[in-house]
Amino acid sequence: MGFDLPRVYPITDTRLSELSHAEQVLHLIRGGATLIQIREKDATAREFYQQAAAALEVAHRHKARLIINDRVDIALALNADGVHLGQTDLSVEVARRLLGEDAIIGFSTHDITQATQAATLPVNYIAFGPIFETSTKENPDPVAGLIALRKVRASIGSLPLVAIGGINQTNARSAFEAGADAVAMISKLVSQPTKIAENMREMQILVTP
Ligand code: TZP
Ligand code: MG
Repeated sequence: MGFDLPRVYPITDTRLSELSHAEQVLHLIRGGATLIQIREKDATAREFYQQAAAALEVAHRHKARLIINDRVDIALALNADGVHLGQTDLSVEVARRLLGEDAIIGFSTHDITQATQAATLPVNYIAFGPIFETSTKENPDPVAGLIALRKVRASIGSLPLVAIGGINQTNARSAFEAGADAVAMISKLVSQPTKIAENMREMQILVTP
């Protein structure tokens, strides 16, 4: 279940940005993104389907891959590149059965037990966090920190590991040093609508070894 993860993994957010998912995706691609997740916590399924269809069209036109947060049904309906699941979403096994072997399936974990358990599932990557304080997620799990991230790295073998939660230009390096393969970022990339491409480009340069 190998998967080539880019070092910066942006996630769109229509609460933080006045731009649509498709517009955010376009700016992120202009800044160099090749894998983008769209995350929507307000829209109805019907609305999110339409927004995701538009975002997928933009992504594929530019040869970028698009992952749908939470919604296996929408990923399946649109033939998106994959889905990102949380602990209370449809299970990884069910998502894999529905989406097939080629889909990218990511799974959020918030402590070492969850991460170790996730490593036994048919996932392409594990996300772990929040690493730092975040105000983007409603009711976030407790801050897990870099020491826990390092322990997760040691306990999941070579499975791709994404650090998430409060990642910024200054602390991203420490997440890589603790063993992350990628950093997922929302607010520091998309909350300034006119600076999305610039922020993305700056992050890419900062984290390129
Ligand atoms: N899961 C854990 S923290 C988080 C999610 C979705 C939010 C990350 O957003 P930000 O703005 O990069 O802290
Ligand atoms: Mg979720």
